[in-house]
Amino acid sequence: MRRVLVTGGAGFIGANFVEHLMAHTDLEVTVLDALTYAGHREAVEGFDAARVEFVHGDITDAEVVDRVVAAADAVVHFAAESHNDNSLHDPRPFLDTNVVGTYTLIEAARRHEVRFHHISTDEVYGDLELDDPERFTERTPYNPSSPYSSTKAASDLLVRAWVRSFGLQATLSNCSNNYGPWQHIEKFIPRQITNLLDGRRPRLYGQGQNVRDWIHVDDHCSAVLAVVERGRIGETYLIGADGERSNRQVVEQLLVAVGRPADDFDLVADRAGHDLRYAIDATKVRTELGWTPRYDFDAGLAATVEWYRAHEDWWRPVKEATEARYAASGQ
Ligand code: NAD
Ligand code: TDX
Repeated sequence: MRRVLVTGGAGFIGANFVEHLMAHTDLEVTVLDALTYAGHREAVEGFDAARVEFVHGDITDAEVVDRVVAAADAVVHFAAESHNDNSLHDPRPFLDTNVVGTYTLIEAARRHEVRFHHISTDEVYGDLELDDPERFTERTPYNPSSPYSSTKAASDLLVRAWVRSFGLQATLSNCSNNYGPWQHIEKFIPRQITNLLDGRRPRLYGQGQNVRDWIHVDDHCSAVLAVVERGRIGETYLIGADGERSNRQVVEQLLVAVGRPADDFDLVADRAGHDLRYAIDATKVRTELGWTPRYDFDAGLAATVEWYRAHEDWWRPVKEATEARYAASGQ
């Protein structure tokens, strides 16, 4: 394996994955990204130009997809519409990118017999009760709740079908909630960090009791690389770092970190269909591939606050408009 095609490489996790490949492998990378509102050219600038090529294109465009897949030894497919709240307002782009885009990529990977890794989410499994002792495993039945998660579930099923019907050389991974550098400020943790840096109050949906299973983005990236290098074809690997926290706990921790009272937040309108709890049992990726996460949540969160403090010129231009969209929904 010499050249990897990273779709969505200008987005949050994709950009961190490109950085991870630069630091930990000798691989060459082609990034294919449409630079939607969530894509940032600057996130993949500054790398060795001999190793990173950027192609501005859409994964639903069969012509450009065929060309870049043919030139790659492996595809790692991150590109997606990724925000649940957006999917509640306008589901159509989620169908186009997540379903038709994935279909377009796996058809090209099949034609050119290129190794394919599909990035997905724990949200395909629906949600858990707060006191459920079970966590999601690779055997949990699919039960997605939102337009976003149902399109991700659809894309997973397409990849699995292409493995079985056409012998596509594919693996899949479903990860829990990521945090870290380059995450769009529409998402929970960077929204609250930038609210605090702005002197605004954090905003919790509902009562703030919903639980997410947080993992630092670089730990997600190291797990994906392990699956790409050593995963068994046709297999799914769940990725998580035992990071369960309620949203309220996370907000209280952020408030204390910046020296504000722990109850200095607002409770706002809940998300429609809001999943209560996600939790990953990552035994398979840990035991079969020997992967372990490196980040402790408290240290990772503190470093993330500092990253947003240092990158105000990156997020500042979109803060007002992001908050105005939330305000229109009472959030
Ligand atoms: P993101 O929204 O930050 O980035 C998505 C990237 O894909 C952007 O650069 C965007 O420009 C690009 N893109 C969107 N539509 C495209 C299209 N039609 N053609 C080409 N490029 C397109 O997303 P993210 O949070 O980095 O998520 C990456 C992947 O990881 C997604 O597949 C998501 O479902 C999955 N995932 C995310 C999380 C999380 O916590 N963020 C957790 C588990 C899985
Ligand atoms: O302002 C907020 N207040 C709030 O309480 C926002 C933006 C969110 N929330 C809540 C909703 C969720 O319970 O915080 C939690 C996390 O919200 P998001 O950041 O929107 O993430 P989530 O919906 O859990 O989905 C994320 O993890 C799985 C990613 O966006 C997905 O791409 C990934 O698949």
